[in-house]
Amino acid sequence: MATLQEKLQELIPQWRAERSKILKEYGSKELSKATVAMAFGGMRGIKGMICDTSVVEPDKGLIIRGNPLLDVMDLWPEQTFCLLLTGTIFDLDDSVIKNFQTEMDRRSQLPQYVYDVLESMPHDSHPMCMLDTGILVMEKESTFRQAYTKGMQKADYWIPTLDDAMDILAKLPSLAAAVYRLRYNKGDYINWTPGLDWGANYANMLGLADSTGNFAKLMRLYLHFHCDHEGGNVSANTCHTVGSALSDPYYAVSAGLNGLAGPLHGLANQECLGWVLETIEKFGGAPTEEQIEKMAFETLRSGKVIPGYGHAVLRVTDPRFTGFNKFGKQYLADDPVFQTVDRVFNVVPKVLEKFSKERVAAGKNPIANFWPNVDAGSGALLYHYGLEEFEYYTVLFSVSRAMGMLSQLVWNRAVGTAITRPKSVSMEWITRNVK
Ligand code: NMX
Ligand code: MLT
Repeated sequence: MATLQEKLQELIPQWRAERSKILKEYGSKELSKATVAMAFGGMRGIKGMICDTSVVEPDKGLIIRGNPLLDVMDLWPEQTFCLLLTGTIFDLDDSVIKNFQTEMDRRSQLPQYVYDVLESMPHDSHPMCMLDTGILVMEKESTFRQAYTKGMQKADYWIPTLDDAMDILAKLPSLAAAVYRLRYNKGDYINWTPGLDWGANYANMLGLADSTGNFAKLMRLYLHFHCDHEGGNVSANTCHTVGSALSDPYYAVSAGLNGLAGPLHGLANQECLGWVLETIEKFGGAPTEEQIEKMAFETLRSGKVIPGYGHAVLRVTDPRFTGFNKFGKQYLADDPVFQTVDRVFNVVPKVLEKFSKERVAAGKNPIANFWPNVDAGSGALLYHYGLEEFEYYTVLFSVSRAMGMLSQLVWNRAVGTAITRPKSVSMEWITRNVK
């Protein structure tokens, strides 16, 4: 019976050797240029960090360890996490996956103090604030911090990091489900069911009726699709930066998720469904394409963004949107909210293109990408299965994205990435020094 730790034990010497070879061969070569506009523009396009778990190609989208997302659409989240970490797709009956599931069963119980803290928070706290607080308050469980305090070799840092990662992942579905049931007065908490997979367990603990099992299927897909998006996005980058100070994974993941809670990042999924439902309400039913166009222009002209559209890296329809759309067409083709999302997809890219031309004519930046991202369609699917509290949606995103953040953390500790410290300059420095 092999474990994830044993698999990593085999791989890490190879990663370290590769890192040394790359540094020897390419260490002094230029990776990227940085212009002043890039520095003001969120460092977009500056290549300044390494991430092996996944890459995002502008014209292809998410590629997990060499596998384009839609080619591996059917993976369960357990397989996703092991793939992110090791680069191998293990079958569901492989001992690595079985062991991982046993570990999830063993570690899934939340300490009582987490419930106590959640219950003492203001009842109108945002679910993301509750989730992040729940993770942070468990920091005292960190085996990384304990091992570091006792004294440990740098080469071993990844081992307690992996242990903390397993613990956080095992507890996240219970924590996230507890947030849902408490925040929305759904009654008693539902316990983790040993032997049930990670995604179905989370679906079950939310407590929504699922007689067909299709909600559990959606949850597995949802958790798989949101797992990672290379290293530079706000949440991954924040988690990496905090982790690079050797803050333990509880601190790092909680920090990363605080970034995911921003409306330009993961919170866009709650905003998207809100926008779609507002459009339906405004026009008294599923809107026509003309009505959607009118609403989209109104949104843009009032200075707001259209949530779920545009992306910092992607320049095509996000394959995650395509995959969710496929699921919708298979299981809920007649749902009016899903149909509206599909109609929005026919209209909004053309509206953004027109609006971008108006912006340029007015001397502003063009909109770089008119196409839907991951958040544009997922909410309609959740809504169909009765998960109607859309302020909660970013929590689902978080449970999944923790897999990417944690696997990046393990990888960085394994290869010994240094503490993050880019150089900043002042505006005055630019005027004096940039030629
Ligand atoms: N609606 C209106 N304006 C937009 C949109 C949009 N959907 N997308 C980009 N723009 C604007 C953007 O605000 C910026 O304006 P300004 O120069 O006045 O600040 C201009 O177009 C140029 O931005 P881009 O270079 O196209 O995009 P950038 O890389 O800066 O930002 C996003 C990427 C994703 C933040 C941006 O497209 C956006 O705000 N989209 C809506 C929010 C969203 O869906 N976020 C979720 C992203 C995925 N995720 O889950 O993390
Ligand atoms: C995403 O999942 O789309 C992101 O994390 C945002 C990004 O990649 O910039």
